This record gives sequence, C-alpha cells and structure tokens, in this order.
Amino acid sequence: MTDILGRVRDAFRTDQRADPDRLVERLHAINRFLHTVDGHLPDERLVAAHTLVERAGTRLALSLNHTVVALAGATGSGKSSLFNSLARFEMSPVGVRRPTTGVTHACVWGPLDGATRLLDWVGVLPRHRFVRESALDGADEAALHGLVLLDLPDFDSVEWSHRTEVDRLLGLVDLVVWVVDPQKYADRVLHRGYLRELHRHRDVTVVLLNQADRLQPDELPRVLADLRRLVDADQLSGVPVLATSALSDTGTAPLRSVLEQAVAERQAALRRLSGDVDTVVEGLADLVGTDRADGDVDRPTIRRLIDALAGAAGVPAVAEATEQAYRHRAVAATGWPLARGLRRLRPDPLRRLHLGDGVDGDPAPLPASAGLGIQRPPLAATSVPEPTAAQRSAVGLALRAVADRAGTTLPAPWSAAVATAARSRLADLPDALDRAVAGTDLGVERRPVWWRVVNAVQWLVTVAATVGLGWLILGYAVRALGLPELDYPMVGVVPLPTVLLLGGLLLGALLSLLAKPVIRWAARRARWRAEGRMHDAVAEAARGYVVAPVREVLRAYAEARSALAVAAKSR
Ligand SMILES: Nc1nc2c(ncn2[C@@H]2O[C@H](COP(=O)(O)OP(=O)(O)OP(=O)(O)O)[C@@H](O)[C@H]2O)c(=O)[nH]1
Ligand SMILES: [Mg+2]
Repeated sequence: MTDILGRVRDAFRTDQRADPDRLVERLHAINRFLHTVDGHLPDERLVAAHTLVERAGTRLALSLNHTVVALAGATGSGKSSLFNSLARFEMSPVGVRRPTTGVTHACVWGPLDGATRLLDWVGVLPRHRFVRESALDGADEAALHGLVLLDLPDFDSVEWSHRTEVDRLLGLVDLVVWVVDPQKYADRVLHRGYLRELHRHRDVTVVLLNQADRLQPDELPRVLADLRRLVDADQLSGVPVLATSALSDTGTAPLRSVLEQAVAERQAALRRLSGDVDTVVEGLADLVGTDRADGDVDRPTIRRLIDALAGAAGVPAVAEATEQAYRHRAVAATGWPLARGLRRLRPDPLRRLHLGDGVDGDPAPLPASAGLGIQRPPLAATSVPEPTAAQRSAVGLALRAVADRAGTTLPAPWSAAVATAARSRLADLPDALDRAVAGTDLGVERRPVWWRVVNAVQWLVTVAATVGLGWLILGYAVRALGLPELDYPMVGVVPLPTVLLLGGLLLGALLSLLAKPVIRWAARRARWRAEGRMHDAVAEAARGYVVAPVREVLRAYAEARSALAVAAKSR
C-alpha cells in the first residue's frame, strides 16, 4: 500500500505550484487583449478567449476549497464502479446494458454547502448529487474532504447527448481521470479526439487502466507499458498512468491516492485554468506574430495622401483663383482711378468659387442666432470644381498606400483592419475637405500699405490732371466769351494747366505700368501663401480622417501584442 502511494505521489508530483495572482494577471491580460482588439479582429477568432475569461471568472469566484474531478472514459470501462467503490455506496447505477450512465452523478466529500453553487454551475441535477459524510467513517474520509467527484456518461456513446454532456463538463472540471479498460485502452477516439488535445492540461490529467484484475499478473506490466507509450505519444509524458480495479479497496487505492493529493494541494482548479490560458494564448499567437514590428504610416506616404486630397479638394484651382483675385483687387486698388470702374464690372475670381466673400466689402452679416451663442456663420458650400476621375483615383491609390504601408508588417487580420480603418471615415472626407478649403484664410483680405500709397498718388495725379483740364477749359471759355484772357503761370515754355493735365495723365499711366510687375510678383506670393495654408488645413483633415483611424488600429495592435505577451508567460 505504502508502495502504491509513493508511486502515485512521484508520478503526480509537480514542483510548479500555480500562483493564483499570476493566473489572475494572465486572465486580466487576456481580457485587455479582448477589449483592445474589439472591432478590429473577426469575432469567431475570439470565441475561445471570451469563453475562458467568462468561465475562469466564475470558477475563481466559486469555492477554491473544492476540487472538481471527473471520471471520464468509454462505456463499460468502469467509471461508475470506481465512483461507487470510492463512495462506498451504489450511487451511480452499474449495469450490463450499455451505455449505463446517461446523466452525470456527483458525490461530495464533506459538507455540501460550499459545493452547491459549484454543482449548480457545473450543471449536475440536485437528484444526482450525493454527500459522502458519515459519522461511521470517522477520520477515514477526511483526506477527501473538499472533493467533488463526477461520474460522467461515456464519451464514445451511441447517444449524442452523452457526448455533448461529456464535452461540456470536460471544459469545466478541475481534474480529469480517464478510465480505460484492457480491451479498449488503445481506442483511437480516446487518443486522437481527447488525450492528444489535452497536452496543455497534463498537470490535471490522470489515466487509469481499470479492470486490472482481469489481466494475468504477467500481462499487467506489458499492457501498462503499452498504455504509457500511447499516452506519451499523445504528448502527455509525465501524466500518471495507474492500474486500478473497482472490485476491491486495494484496487481503488491508486485513484484514492491521486484524489487525496489533488484535494490536499488545492491546485487543480488553478492548474486547469492555467492550461486553458496556455491553449487560448497559443490559439491567438498568429494574430500578433511575435517577431513582427509594429506598423506605422511614414511621412512620404502621408505627404502623398495630402497631395492627392489637396488635388481632389480643388486646392490648385483655389490657389490659381487666389492669384487672379489678388491681381484683380490690386489693379482695382492701384490702377488709374477712371479705369477702375470698368475693372469692378469684372467678377472677382474668388467670389466665382464662393470663396473669399466679404473681402472687398463688409463681412457677411451674422445670422439672427448669433446672439444665442453661435460664434460664426456656417461656412457656405463652395463652388470649387468637383474632383476629376484622375484625382479620385489618386485619392484611392493614396489611401491604399497608407493602408499598405501601415499594414505590411502586420498579420493578415490586422492588415485588413488597417485597410478598413483607412477608409472608415471616407464618407465624411469630402465635407471635411470642403470645410478645410472654405475655412482657410487665403490671406487676400488685407489691403497692403503700398496699395494705399499708390492709390493716394494715383488720386493725386488724377486730381492734378483734372485741375489742369478744368483750368484749360476755363481759359477757352473766357476767350470764347471775349473776356480778358487768363494768364497761365508758365513752367518753362509750357503753361502750368497743360503740365498738370499731361503730367497727371502720364504719371498715372506710368504708375500703372510700374505697378504691374510688382502686382504679378505679389499675386504669386499670395498664391503660395494660400496654397500653403490650404495644404495645412487639408493635412489636418487627412490626419484626422485617415491617418488617425489607421494609427488607432496600430496602437490597438501594439497593445494587443503586449497584452498577449503578459498572458503568455506562465513563469
Ligand atoms: N472485473 C472487473 N469488472 C469491472 C471493473 N470495473 C467495472 N467492472 C464491470 O464492468 C461493467 C461496466 O461497469 P460500469 O461501472 O457500469 O462502467 P461505466 O464506465 O460506468 O459504463 P457507462 O456508464 O456505460 O459509461 C460492469 O459489469 C462492472 O461490474 C473492474 O475493475 N474489474
Ligand atoms: Mg457508468
């Protein structure tokens, strides 16, 4: 007996105690991962993680003083017999008709109180719950206090509901004892369908070769060794493989010993959940590719996007109109006063685009609601030309370039998320661009000082010419009426009124001529300035409507990666 216990302890010993704080930290990390990737990754990839967080939260909130152990196996392997043998009562019927157990039975060692909520959660019907606590046992059963033993239906059942029940419970219990018999221990469904999937739960898995009494003493070691080989091939090396018989107490001793140790350690629930976290992390690993660099949107790509958006927003057309408007306004302000009326008849190029209103005249009147806290009148829609097909496709290409550059180093689902993010605010972009252009101060409202100076001189020479002309007309009139002739003051040999008239006209024309190249140069500067300001406004729209959503996804990716790294390290 001591020998058996020793072997069980050796086989079942693991030096790594599960740290509950570390487990909770890992679960929090998974939860953080789920929050971060929400909306970016396909939901179907996240089901397992969501299930784990929910299930682990519930299990940890329930009694950790109880260890829930399931007896699982094929029909007829002896699960119910072992269950009854341990409980020392015929609690779960054992029969010849297969399969016998259709619903899960539970036996609780110690008081039922703490285990009730656990069994509610596990889903064992109250009429199939039993309590193993008897005054007659004395201290015999004390070592199993805290054990909740479940007798499951058969996993390979002809009854579909049995399999569903087994699969459901295998996802919930803390420790699974697989019961096999000498005939079917190599069963393919058992190894391929179940054991092989459990290599991350090897800390909470035990395999029993039951009905060992049916084997000849010399056959037992050979069959046990064969089973060990198969279990190792299932990547479960280290998992205890023990021989039992439900017919006697000695035969069930190895199982009892396993259960006593599990109950004493109170580690099974934590180890099981740690294994679950490992499984989930491994399933998510390809979503964050550990060796990948975080993507980013580089400056040249952003510049290309801004250029394309500026083209589509009509920035070149508005810049051109700004240059023309400057010329128009400068000529109107500095040209020969008598010709200005004609110039004013021509429409202002910016006004044709419904831009720059209020430049020449007063600002547009505020609507009646201005006093109610509305600071600025709403910006009028511009008449900037619609983008051409080429400009539209340039925007499309630039958007794709942003998504490609940002997503190229990322795993496929994130590349797709980046591409979606780049286009996520596409519908709002035209309005934003229109607002950017319409809201830009094109810098042509101010009347430069030199305009005023030239204007003053123009008026001066015009007045001089007009005075000269009036004076000359007066002289002719006096002469025609036979009155004494006027004596014009002379400038050299030329009468002063003639000097005033011709000089005024000549100077006015000369001034207009000289102002022309200056106006051209200043108009070009006004164009560059306006272009620069509109570019800045478009850049802001590009950042807000395209780059920001993309960076948001990249941030989520980096955050998800670090969260999963925290969840991965089991220490
Ligand atoms: N000789 C021998 N017979 C056993 C042993 N364990 C179970 N049996 C017999 O095997 C048959 C099946 O036992 P059960 O305990 O009903 O098997 P089960 O795994 O619960 O089967 P299902 O409920 O159908 O899944 C019964 O006739 C038992 O008496 C054992 O250790 N030795
Ligand atoms: Mg049974």
